[in-house]
Amino acid sequence: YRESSSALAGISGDVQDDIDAPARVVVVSADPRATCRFAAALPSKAEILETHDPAEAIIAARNDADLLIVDLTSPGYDGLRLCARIRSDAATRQLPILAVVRPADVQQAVRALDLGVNDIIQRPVDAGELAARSRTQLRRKRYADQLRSHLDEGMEMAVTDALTGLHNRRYISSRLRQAMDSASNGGAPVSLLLADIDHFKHINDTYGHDAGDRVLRDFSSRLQTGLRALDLAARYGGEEFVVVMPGAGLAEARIAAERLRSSIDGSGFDLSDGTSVPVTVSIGIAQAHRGEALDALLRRADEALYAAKTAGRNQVQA
Ligand code: GH3
Ligand code: MG
Ligand code: MG
Ligand code: MG
Repeated sequence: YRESSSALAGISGDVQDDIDAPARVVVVSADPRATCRFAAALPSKAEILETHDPAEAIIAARNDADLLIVDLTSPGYDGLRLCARIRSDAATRQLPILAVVRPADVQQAVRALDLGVNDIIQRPVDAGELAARSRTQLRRKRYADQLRSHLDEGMEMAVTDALTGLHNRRYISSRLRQAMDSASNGGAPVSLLLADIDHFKHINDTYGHDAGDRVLRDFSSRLQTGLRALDLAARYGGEEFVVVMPGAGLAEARIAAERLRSSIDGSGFDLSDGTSVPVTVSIGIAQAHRGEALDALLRRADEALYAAKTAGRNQVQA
């Protein structure tokens, strides 16, 4: 998608490589003198939590940690098991792990790496080496975090309509397909509203295109306000909107559609110069049949919308 790739294109320029940026580091060892020494080698701005308790380490790891240093040489807890749990937990899967291993114990090192530990360091730990390896992992984590947030932004843009902030057509189509599949497989019913603003061309022609855009935005807010939390609203085309109502039969869809219709008809839309524009909307509703194709359902909703238009607009038809 164009939006997401342009968001990605900005990454290389935006990544910050400030090795002294604040970081949260969890140090786990049964040997308090070891944790002290490890902590002393870390970047000065690091916020360090030292613990010998794997349960506490997991809580700290889940709480926005940037690096986990696990001492696999100290008895008293199972460090490899801790690493495995960190890797299997979705909340901490991305957390870099640096493991301290016994000297010349290749097997231990291999097992740690097999479990997804990112890097290892041998006892006796050299402060300079620990500092360097920690910096590398912290830099990697920072880069991954920034990449992820750019990706999230790109994804957000790819599923959102820029003018109204509602979902866009592609996104709502895939969500509708999911809801229809689930309904066909014996799950909850799903109904659909197709809403089209009446004589919108006339609004544009009379008040200008910017006023039209403003009406589209305010229409979207009124639409969103009247919906249940699980309903999904999208801008489907220019002045056409779709609402997917999972769990709703035709009767509930009719109530929601009538609520929307009257909230639009009930009071005018204010323009920046104080003018109030009267707006009405026509709505077609349909409930998905078991096994029905997406296009067939949309066609039925569109036929209902057409019936509402020809019967005089500002009304709901099924
Ligand atoms: P009907 O009651 O039959 O739906 O009449 P209508 O005028 O609403 O329908 P028509 O499809 O003839 O016109 C829709 C208009 O919506 C035409 C188009 O220029 C305008 N439009 C589409 N997208 C936008 C937009 O993003 N902003 C603005 N301001 N206008 C838009
Ligand atoms: Mg039209
Ligand atoms: Mg219209
Ligand atoms: Mg239209």
